[in-house]
Amino acid sequence: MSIIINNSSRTQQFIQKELAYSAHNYHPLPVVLERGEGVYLWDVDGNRYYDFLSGYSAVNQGHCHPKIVGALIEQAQKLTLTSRAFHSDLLGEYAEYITEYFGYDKVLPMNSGVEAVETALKLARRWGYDKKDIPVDQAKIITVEGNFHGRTLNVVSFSTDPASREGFGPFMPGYEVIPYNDLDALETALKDPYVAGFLVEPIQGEAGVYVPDDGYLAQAYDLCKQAGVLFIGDEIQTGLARTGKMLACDHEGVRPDILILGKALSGGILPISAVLADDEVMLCIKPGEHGSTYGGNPLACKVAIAALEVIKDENLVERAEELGVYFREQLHQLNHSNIKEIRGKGLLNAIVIEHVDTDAAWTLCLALKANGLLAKPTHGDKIRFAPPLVITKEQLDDCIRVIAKSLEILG
Ligand code: IF1
Repeated sequence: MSIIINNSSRTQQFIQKELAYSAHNYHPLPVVLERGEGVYLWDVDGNRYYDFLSGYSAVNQGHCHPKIVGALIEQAQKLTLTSRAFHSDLLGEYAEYITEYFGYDKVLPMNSGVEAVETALKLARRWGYDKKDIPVDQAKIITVEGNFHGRTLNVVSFSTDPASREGFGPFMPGYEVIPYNDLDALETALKDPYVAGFLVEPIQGEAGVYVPDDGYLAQAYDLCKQAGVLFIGDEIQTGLARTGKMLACDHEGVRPDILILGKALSGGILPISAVLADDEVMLCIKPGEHGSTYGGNPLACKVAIAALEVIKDENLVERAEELGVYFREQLHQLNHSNIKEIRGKGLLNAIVIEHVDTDAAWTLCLALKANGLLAKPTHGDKIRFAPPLVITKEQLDDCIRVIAKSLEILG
């Protein structure tokens, strides 16, 4: 384990250029990356790091996976975009593949995660009017505190994070926010006959990998069924093997009425998202009522099929489950006074830092970086640990040594 010092003038030049010309809507760690392969990233000075963020779980399959890159290159030389004004030879193949993979009647392809969330919300509202006879413009969607579903004006309308919302009003009506992990609150909210859907992350990412109580999802689903309300699962971050099941909802045997996928659906190669539902819901949207220029383009179809194949070919579900249990065990064994809490499922984990100053998590991330591991703090005192699922046990052991050594900085 060697100490990396990369405040080189080259690094600083890249950072300065970004600051000069790119909007200041992020506060990244001071590292400038130029290459990735599997679990590793390299900076512009040639230092190698373990990636413990995985592009917020977009890179479950590992950086630049050769099979996915191969699919990209091959298709890029043939046909990339037709628009949905015409058919392509790949949309049907992809739609068949992904609907069979997850067991739904239909897919609606989009690009970014938040677009798929918007799609799911539109779909739920439309279903509410068409199938539940909710009076015009009265449909309601229930969401939960601490949610993160993206950053459009509609989606931040029901965010409870001031940084996401403040100064962006006026907001979209039609949402009710209830506490997360609170079935009584859900039962009460579901009494309103105009509720069309309940939108939820099976594990909250932004809230610092907040895992609800066992049984919450299953009972929430049952309550939705009893009330005739669609259960909308946002598995953009938790899905695709990350938590040790193909979908995090699988931990409780829940099959969302509307399933939202993104991120790792491309293995980090293109923005590809999808909404899955059965015909009774999906066919409520008719030609001309929703879409996107790039949604379902042939390049995305090929890349998504390859990305989904890799998850099965490389047993990423089983790997995430086994290595996740092992990783949390090893963290517990460090028995470090500065780790207040360890939480997560599969390889979606976070530690909560016992801290005196509010910068403790940031300071620790800088130490991790210096020791060759990249992770990002969230909410001041939490650090997410989510490596690509292709990580080996030996690599994970190495990472645990890096974490143990880095914790020393907190005293
Ligand atoms: C950023 C968090 C993660 C998501 C869920 C929809 C989206 C996301 C459950 C939107 C996106 C990302 C985006 C990233 C930070 C981030 C994040 F910390 F903010 F919460 F992953 F944990 N639903 N999550 O997690 O997907 O439109 O971005 O493709 O920089 O904003 P998108």
